[in-house]
Amino acid sequence: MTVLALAGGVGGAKLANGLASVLPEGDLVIAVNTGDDFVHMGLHISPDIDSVTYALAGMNDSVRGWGVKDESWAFMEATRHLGGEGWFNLGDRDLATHVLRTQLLTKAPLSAVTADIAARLGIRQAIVPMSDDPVRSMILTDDGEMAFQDYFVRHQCAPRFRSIRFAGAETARPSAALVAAFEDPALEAILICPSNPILSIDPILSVPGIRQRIVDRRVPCVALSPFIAGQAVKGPAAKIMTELGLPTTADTIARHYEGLIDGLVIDEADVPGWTGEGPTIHGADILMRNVDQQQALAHAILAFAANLRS
Ligand code: FO1
Repeated sequence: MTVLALAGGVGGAKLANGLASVLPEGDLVIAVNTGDDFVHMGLHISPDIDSVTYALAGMNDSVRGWGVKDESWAFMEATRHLGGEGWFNLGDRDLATHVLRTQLLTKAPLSAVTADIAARLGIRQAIVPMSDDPVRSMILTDDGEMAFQDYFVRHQCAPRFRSIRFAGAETARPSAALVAAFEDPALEAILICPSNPILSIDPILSVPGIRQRIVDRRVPCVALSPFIAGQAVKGPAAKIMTELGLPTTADTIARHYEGLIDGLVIDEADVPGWTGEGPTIHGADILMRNVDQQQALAHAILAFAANLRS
């Protein structure tokens, strides 16, 4: 069977890792947001691809949420000493990935490069970019429009969020591996990871053809709420929803994914407050504190999807 998971950011990497540890390695395709990608110091940085890759390779820094564990920062110290750009931290081990990716991208598209790096790290699941064409999330805030990493890192998500646009999406094509996953006769479920719906999932849905393929799905699509009792587990999802005047509830998630999902997994604490319209819900302990809980939640979401299929 094939399970297709849409992922971005820290929450996406955690569930992807849980799914990778409970599914046979050939059964999981993880489609990753590349709207956060940018060229920095001459290097092509793909943060969400790296979060998923490092998580599946068991080398991610789970405290920081991004980059490599047991990291050293000699490159950044030397960069600052030279008066270089110090706002975006590239650890010494992480740097090796960006240098290799940049080298490989001179000869191959991002899909092939992502698969090559995953294979070098012993990963057998399919990690696929949403597109091999450049799509760049641009954030419109009260302080003007800014590139994603300027908003997220340089300004730490402080400016008031107004809207997001995906530069390049209109001419981007879904990656071949992602199209193949949608068309795979063995496809049994589509999962939307508990990533930021606006910053991490909407870029994937902005690539022409992806949203429509989910609308036309023949299998259940199940999302996992990124909120627990009105708070985001990590990152600016709650702040952004509040700035948009939306309640930070499972209902907001259900509305955001209207027409795309058959099921929504929410925290047990949020089940009593569920309004009852829209997707079928399933209550679970959705805070993934460790790998065991990532696996337990992966089992729960897969069982829920199987239930919806029958
Ligand atoms: N996030 C930060 O808050 N500060 C950083 O200095 C930073 C550096 C960084 C380097 C490589 C990488 O893959 C991710 C990095 N991130 C950093 C996180 C990144 O901005 C986010 O992971 C995604 O873009 C949003 O999920």
